[in-house]
Amino acid sequence: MSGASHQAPYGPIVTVLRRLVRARGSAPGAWLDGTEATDAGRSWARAGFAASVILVLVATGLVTAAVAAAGGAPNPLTQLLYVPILYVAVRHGRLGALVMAVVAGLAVGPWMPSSNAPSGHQGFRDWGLRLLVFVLVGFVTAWLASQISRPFAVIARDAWLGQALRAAVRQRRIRVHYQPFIDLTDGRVLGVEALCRWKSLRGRPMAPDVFIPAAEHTGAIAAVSRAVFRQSAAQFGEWATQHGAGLTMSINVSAVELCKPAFLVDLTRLAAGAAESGYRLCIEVTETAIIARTDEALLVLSAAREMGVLVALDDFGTGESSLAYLGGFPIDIVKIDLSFVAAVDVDETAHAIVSAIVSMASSLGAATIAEGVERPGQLRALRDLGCDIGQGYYLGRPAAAAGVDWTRRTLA
Ligand code: G
Ligand code: MN
Repeated sequence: MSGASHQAPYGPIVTVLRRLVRARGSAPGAWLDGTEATDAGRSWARAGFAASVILVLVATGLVTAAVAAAGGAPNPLTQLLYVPILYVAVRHGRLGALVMAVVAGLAVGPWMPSSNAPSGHQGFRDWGLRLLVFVLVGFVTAWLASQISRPFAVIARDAWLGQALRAAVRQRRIRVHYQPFIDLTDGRVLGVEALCRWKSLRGRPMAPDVFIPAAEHTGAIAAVSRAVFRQSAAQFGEWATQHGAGLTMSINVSAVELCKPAFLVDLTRLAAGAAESGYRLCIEVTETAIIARTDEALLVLSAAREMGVLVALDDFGTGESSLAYLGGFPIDIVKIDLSFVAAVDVDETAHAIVSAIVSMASSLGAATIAEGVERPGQLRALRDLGCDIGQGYYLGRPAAAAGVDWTRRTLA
């Protein structure tokens, strides 16, 4: 039996799925918009759903091929029942798989026509066997799904995002937005942080907190980071001549990239560019990146300091390390995670945590940047606590290069 005849029944389903997916947007791959920043949660599930449907279709094709290879004559209608079984097994585990397999088994009762039974109808034995196979396939799939730490749907979605990101880098669709950080003593713009932005083909912004992890998991992060570094360096060259020397350009370094030799090469080049144009370079790393590979991280961060590059600890407070431990690393700036800053003016605990971070950072000789300042109340509390620098929507949203406000802020 030729492979093509087994594939045939899935052709129409794939077509219908494509239509369904397209119905949500005109461009192919538009369902990826599901990761849109404004409605991340719901759309995330949508993208995950589409990804798992595709995954299930692939798995079903494999099962059909296996049946054919074992000499069976797959009845297209019966084989179709693997779609819901595998799907439910992946999404809902063993119990779901069992229920679905039994329902599917009952649906293909002994009255189901069969091409290899002389009477044209399958016997009870065939039917019982099929029921058993349904249950087994469901169980095995559920087990496989549970063995993988990240859900299948997320893995499939990330693989897709990774490919789309590489294409976006090639087509120069990765953009950099810049968010200023402000001296909390006098309101001056000290510099900007370069933030990676990616719009789908339809022009909708994708959420960085979804696509950056996807890029890290798939290795696309190397190309994405390089694109961001190149653009920011060119932009800062221009700004340095316009606004004079002394500005700081802060770039985010992925934990995945930090300890790679290629990053050290990039860093050297960036540091040379900064020295030549007269601006300060700052790399933002997370505590997780440092702890994951302590020895190498220490080498890279020390090299950065040698080159006159500042080191900022990004999203501080979200990891499991203490500043006392991190004090052994050359850290110039501690960025207080916005989850603490969010309630610094209204919640005693948040206030106490920020206070502790500020005093520990200063005893280690590091400056503090508060992330996610959105209200004047937070600004007042942070200044009272002695936090040095502020960043957030209230002080300036991330914007394309032309939209950055360089004027001194008035701090009430
Ligand atoms: O991990 P890192 O701190 O580098 O990420 C910064 C992210 O936080 C950016 O994507 C930026 O858009 C976002 N951001 C910047 N300012 C604010 C703010 O005031 N509030 C919130 N909720 N997010 C912000
Ligand atoms: Mn950052």
